[in-house]
Amino acid sequence: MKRAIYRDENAVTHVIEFTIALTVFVLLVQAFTSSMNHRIGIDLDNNDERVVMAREVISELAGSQGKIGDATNWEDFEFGTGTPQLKDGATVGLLNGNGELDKQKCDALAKFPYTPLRDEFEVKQELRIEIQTLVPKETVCLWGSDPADTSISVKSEKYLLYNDGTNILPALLTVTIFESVKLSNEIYMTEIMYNPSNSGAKYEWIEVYNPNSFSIYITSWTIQDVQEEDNIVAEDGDTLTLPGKSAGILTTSPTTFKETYIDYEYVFSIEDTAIGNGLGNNETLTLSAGGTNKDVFSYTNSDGADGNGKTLTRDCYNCETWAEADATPTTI
Ligand SMILES: [Ca+2]
Ligand SMILES: [Ca+2]
Ligand SMILES: [Ca+2]
Repeated sequence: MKRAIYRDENAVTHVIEFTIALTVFVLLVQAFTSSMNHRIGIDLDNNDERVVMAREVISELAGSQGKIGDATNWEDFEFGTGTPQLKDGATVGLLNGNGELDKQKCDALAKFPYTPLRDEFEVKQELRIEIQTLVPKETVCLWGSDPADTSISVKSEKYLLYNDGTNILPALLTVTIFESVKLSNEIYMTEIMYNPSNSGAKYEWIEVYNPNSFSIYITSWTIQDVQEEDNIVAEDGDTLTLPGKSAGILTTSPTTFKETYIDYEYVFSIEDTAIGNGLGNNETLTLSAGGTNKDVFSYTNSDGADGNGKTLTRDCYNCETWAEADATPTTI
């Protein structure tokens, strides 16, 4: 018994030693990285414009807590709704008050659509921002497009501590600037409430999911059934966006949805009083943008969820298969 306790204490000591060693390592590498940046600055030539862009993005991300108006909690604001809005200009700093990378700020990058955040950083090429913890080596934050298919790309890196709300871990912030990209911006239908217990089209809803790492303009998408196509509309001229890795709800009455199901930020309105001409017992639904991006789903009431409080739910966001399941609006 005594021996077991001794071993545990020993293990704790080792973990503490290991963490201290990693932290010292991070600080040393940080010092080294800064001097490297300086040397890159001296060697600069025309073709190194990407290096400059990457360094400037890193400086903004790792330079402060960021700011919108007079507030440093820019992560609490939305891109397309509220006052102020992220689209009105924010300093996108990712640090918390202790100078560590902050999980909530990193996650909030997903509220920016692709082009607006690039513009915010004045980056004229393609951009990717990634935070990887060192032990375990794991991507904990990702925004932007994928440089996999590009031949020319430049990276700027900085070692920092990452605070996930519970743990503080050594991490690597990487900004990649690259030449060209095939940007995917698909979204998907993931759950359908076509025959709610409360009868009436205003209780019907469709859950959609944005699997990308950046937000999409939901108002550039339409939803249609076999009879009618509806726009997704913005009130008061707001630009409505659905953040990356998030679910949204399409319904005719966001107020009714929030009262009946759950109060949620990303509930979007259909232009008239029914999705299509109302979701019937036998439908083909199409979620599309500009004719090229398209997600199609057909069902009949023999698939289930016919007035029993349940929904038709997709097995995964882009799976072929759907089944009756308990309603989980806003979660995938
Ligand atoms: Ca119905
Ligand atoms: Ca309609
Ligand atoms: Ca769901």
